[in-house]
Amino acid sequence: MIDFYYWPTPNGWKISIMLEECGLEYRMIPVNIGRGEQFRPEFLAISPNNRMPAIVDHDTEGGPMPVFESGAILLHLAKRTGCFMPTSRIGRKEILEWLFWQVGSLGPMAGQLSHFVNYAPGEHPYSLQRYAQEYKRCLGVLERRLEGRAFIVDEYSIADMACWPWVFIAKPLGQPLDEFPNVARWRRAIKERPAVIRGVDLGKEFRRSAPPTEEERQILFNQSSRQSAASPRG
Ligand SMILES: N[C@@H](CCC(=O)N[C@@H](CS)C(=O)NCC(=O)O)C(=O)O
Repeated sequence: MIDFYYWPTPNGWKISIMLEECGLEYRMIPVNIGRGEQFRPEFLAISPNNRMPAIVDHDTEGGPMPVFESGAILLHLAKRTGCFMPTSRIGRKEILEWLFWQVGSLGPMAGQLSHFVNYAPGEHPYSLQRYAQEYKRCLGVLERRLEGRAFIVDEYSIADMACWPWVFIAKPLGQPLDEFPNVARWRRAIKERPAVIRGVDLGKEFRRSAPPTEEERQILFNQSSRQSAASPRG
């Protein structure tokens, strides 16, 4: 059994998709990040960066194993199941390259863009433009990689699962993908997978479309280096 600490966002979907693809047994534990549940001491013990997703894998040798950071969780699950990870030396190296690219480039750029599009619309034109440009640059990198390939590395893999959620939301981020036909084709193909549909639907009842309240803004965007000492809410 896996305890899956989750909230329905692109970073959370990476793991809900992988769990569904592998058919692993899991228990979803919602972490309402708008209410500050990511600061609860019991969650920080698992995920010291106060971010979801995180898991506790109860079926590992030596007792329950907590894992935080989506890239590390994907690698852990791929290793544990032997699924969605190539076996060749080159394939494994390429998975690491694209996984690190996702968590170091595509994810942070898209995440910051999402902040300025969704949470501070119209407030910071320079920042919005900066992250929109970087997000677009990343889409260009992916476009070239997907030229003549169905997936990022060999077969469908954890590299695709890591990148896809941030491309799934390209349109609301202001990028309709017209300039990126390979990315659009890849996005469409993955979107149709039954496990992906189930992964994205997980916790959809928690999704919100309204702009954040002042309290949510304070919790999400006013964090300090001593945040873990803040009193958890909810
Ligand atoms: N590098 C992390 C990023 C995770 C992340 O940013 N999660 C966000 C939601 S998408 C979160 O938990 N935010 C809570 C907060 O900002 O306090 C990963 O890949 O797991």
